[in-house]
Amino acid sequence: MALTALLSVSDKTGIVEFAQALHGHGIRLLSTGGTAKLLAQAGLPVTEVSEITGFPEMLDGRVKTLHPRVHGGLLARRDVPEHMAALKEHGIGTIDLLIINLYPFAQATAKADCTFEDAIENIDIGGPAMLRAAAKNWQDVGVVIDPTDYPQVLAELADSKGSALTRKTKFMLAKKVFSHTAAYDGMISNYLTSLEAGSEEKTAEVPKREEYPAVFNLQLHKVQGMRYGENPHQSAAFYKEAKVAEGLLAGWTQIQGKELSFNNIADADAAWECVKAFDVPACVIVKHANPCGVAVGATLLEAYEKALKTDPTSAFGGIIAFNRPLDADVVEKINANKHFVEVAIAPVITPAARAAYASKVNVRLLEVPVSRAVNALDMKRVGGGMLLQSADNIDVVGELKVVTKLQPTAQQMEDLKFAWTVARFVKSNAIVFCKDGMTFGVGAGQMSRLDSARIASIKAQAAGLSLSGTAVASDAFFPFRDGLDVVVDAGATCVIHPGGSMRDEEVIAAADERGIAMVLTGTRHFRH
Ligand code: 93A
Repeated sequence: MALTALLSVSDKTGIVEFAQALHGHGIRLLSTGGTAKLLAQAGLPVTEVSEITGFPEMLDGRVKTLHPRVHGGLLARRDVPEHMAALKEHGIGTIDLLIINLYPFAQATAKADCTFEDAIENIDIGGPAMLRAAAKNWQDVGVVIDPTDYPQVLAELADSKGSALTRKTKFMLAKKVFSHTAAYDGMISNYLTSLEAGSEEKTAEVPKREEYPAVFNLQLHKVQGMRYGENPHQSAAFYKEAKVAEGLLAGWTQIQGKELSFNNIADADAAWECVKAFDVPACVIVKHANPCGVAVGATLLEAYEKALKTDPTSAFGGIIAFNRPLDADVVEKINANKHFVEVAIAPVITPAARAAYASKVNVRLLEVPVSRAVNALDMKRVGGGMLLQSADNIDVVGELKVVTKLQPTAQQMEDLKFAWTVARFVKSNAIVFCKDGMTFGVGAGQMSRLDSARIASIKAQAAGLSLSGTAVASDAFFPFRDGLDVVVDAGATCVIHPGGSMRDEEVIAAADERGIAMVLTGTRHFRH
């Protein structure tokens, strides 16, 4: 017997093509007002839900599908004779496929001028009710909430000549539904709780929100469980945002290698975020979430060779990221250096580069398209809750200010800007020595800025690099002149930092006394 599909979508992208394919498999189409109109315009035979319920859509569309003829058709168990007898008695037909997307609550409330009334009207009632009904009855109803599942659904319908989806697919689809409706209700609840008391009384006005970044758009889907977390005794899972706009998980493909571990993903993210910050060919090597080598060059090969020089010891077993297509020349160099990396990431990995890596079966190769969009949110778990902030994706707010008698040369200014960009991706306290588009020493994650400065210069020495004539970036101001003295003693001739300390004058005077150039950014980049 021919199947019946009910289609009811707010975002109508791709729905006509999907419905055409369903029709092609002999599936009967039922639909709600707006969706039905569109399908009819495309010449498809479609029955409006109001025809089968015998009720018009009413109350401004608030009641369209909330009816036993819809919910009976979705919820009846096909294997329970009493259920089927009840349908027959009441003249209710089964609904075997449900294709829905809900009122766009997230998009509506993300708009700056969204009034309270707009928000409330964007709460979908009938859609989630049908979704839950269909997902509860998943063995008998295929329920599609995610348009990326359209191709799989159509392929299975083609295989079965329009008669059925596999049990496995139906279960997968049902699981998606409950995470979707949970996230949808979560958004509504977040939105309402974010309103200041009393703002709902002035319904026509744009409600005042407490000032914190919008979590309303945040929906997470589990990608997979992981073997373990940061350490083997910790359990872990890997989630991704339902709508990934930007970042490591936007369109990534693993080309080869073992399953990515918890630490792999965290470090890959750190490397990727850093390498993306450069417009010219760049290479970033990360170990334990900190860059241990960053460089730019005329080619990726040059960038790689420079980045490796910073700290070859730490680079071993690290994560390496490139912001340009990775070709065989670089991979051959990595191999010739016997430089083992856990993960290599690039926007494109050419067939020749893949071939060059093919024998290193343990290296995980990731292709991730670069995009200019930025991650909006950053979060951190704290005991019993979560801290949420907008991401630190601004390099400098406003102008750079030279505060010393000595002006940096054009070359020094380049080095300072490079160092400053790197410092944003180094855990605080961060001190970064750079020259000629390459890191010379990275001091990360110390409780005192002074120690970070000392460590950066010790590491440069260990790598056989001279710090003479280097540029230094400090992620936050120098509270005293001592940190500045350490970097100048090590060889730095110019320094960039946010400024803003009570003792700025003293620190600037020290810079003048030591004969170096100092630039203030006015922007701080703590990273914890
Ligand atoms: O207003 S509702 O909560 N009441 C309903 O009975 C109902 N049934 C479907 N919203 C309802 N829908 C939603 O309408 C669907 O979830 C879908 O988002 C939208 C499609 O409406 P149309 O086909 O008229 O554009």
